[in-house]
Order: sequence, then C-alpha cells, then structure tokens
Amino acid sequence: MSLVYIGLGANLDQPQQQLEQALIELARLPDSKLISHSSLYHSKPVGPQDQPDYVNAVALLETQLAPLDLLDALQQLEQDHGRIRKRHWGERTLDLDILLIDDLVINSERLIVPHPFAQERTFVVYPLSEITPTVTFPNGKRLEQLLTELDNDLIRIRG
Ligand code: A4P
Ligand code: MG
Repeated sequence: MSLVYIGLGANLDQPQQQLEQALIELARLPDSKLISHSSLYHSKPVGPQDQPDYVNAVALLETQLAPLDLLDALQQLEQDHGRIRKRHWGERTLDLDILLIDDLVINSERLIVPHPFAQERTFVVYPLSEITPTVTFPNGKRLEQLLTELDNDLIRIRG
C-alpha cells in the first residue's frame, strides 16, 4: 500500500468541472482510496503565457497499484477527458501528475518521482500543504521551507 500525492491541472473546457469530475474518478480507481484533496485554485499559467489560467488541486490517494499501473490509469483518465497534447507546458483539459509516492525515488523512462518541478510550483506546494502541512521530500527538502520560498499568487475557489 502506497500513499501518493497527485497534482491535478486543467485550463480548457470548463476546467473547474474537469477537476471536480477527475476527483470523482480518482476515488473510483481500482485497489485505491481517495484519502483527501485540497481546495481548487485559480493559477496563472507557468510556461507559455498565451493560454488560459489554470485550475489546480492536489489529491492524496492510498493505492495498491504499482507506480506504472497507476500512471497508466491516470493517463487513461486524461484520455477520457479528451486530452490532446498540443505543446509542452501548454493548454490541456486535464493533466494528472504523480508528485510523490511514499518516499520513493523513481527515474525511469516513463516515470520520474518526485515530479521534477513539484518543489518549485506554487500550484503544487500550496495545495499540498493544505492537505498535509508537514511533508519532507526524498531529497530532504521540507514543505515548510518551500512555502517560504514561493509567493502565493493562487486564488482559492470557494467550494
Ligand atoms: N512522466 C514522467 N514522470 C511523470 C510523473 N511524475 N507524473 C511522463 C506524470 N507523468 C510523468 O507528460 C509527458 C510524460 O511525462 C508522460 O507521458 C509520462 O510518461 P505530459 O503531461 O503529457 O507532457 P507535458 O505537458 O509536455 O509535460 P509535463 O512535464 O507533464 O508538463 P507539466 O509539468 O505537467 O506542466 N501552469 C499552471 N498554473 N498550472 C498547471 O497545472 N501545468 C503545466 C504542464 C504547465 N503550466 C501550468 C500547469
Ligand atoms: Mg503532466
């Protein structure tokens, strides 16, 4: 059994509803249980600026799926949401990133854990801290420290 943090992001086709639906679908994944999730947040795009603002959230899943089986399941959900990959860091109907799996470090062709940009992204660090205020990354970096290094420019969506 693993504890997995998943980053959710969307900026096309009613992004808030995309995320609300994705949370329902995460709760239905086989051999898994959705433990909690953060609020939903509006955030400015990181990467190309000529794309709509994002809605982001972080979810905590307990799962018996192996990491690559979980990645397969998440990519299937992205496909179900009509995801088309247009460009790197570009617009999408649903992006599901594996942020952390317990204190595992994975560097394989298809999967890098912790997610390489997790520690520098406001839209990951703040929602993560909402559900688990004390997280230490495998490289020893503590979430409390990361919070002091990032300006919180997120706008919380009232649920
Ligand atoms: N992959 C490797 N490691 C992982 C992991 N930990 N979780 C591989 C998920 N996938 C992982 O992903 C490309 C490949 O990464 C996958 O096939 C998988 O095998 P992708 O999502 O199709 O490609 P991408 O969008 O070109 O790149 P990437 O790195 O996933 O983009 P990001 O980092 O997800 O950034 N701004 C705001 N405000 N909010 C956002 O959510 N998101 C992005 C996308 C850009 N700007 C944003 C946001
Ligand atoms: Mg992604």
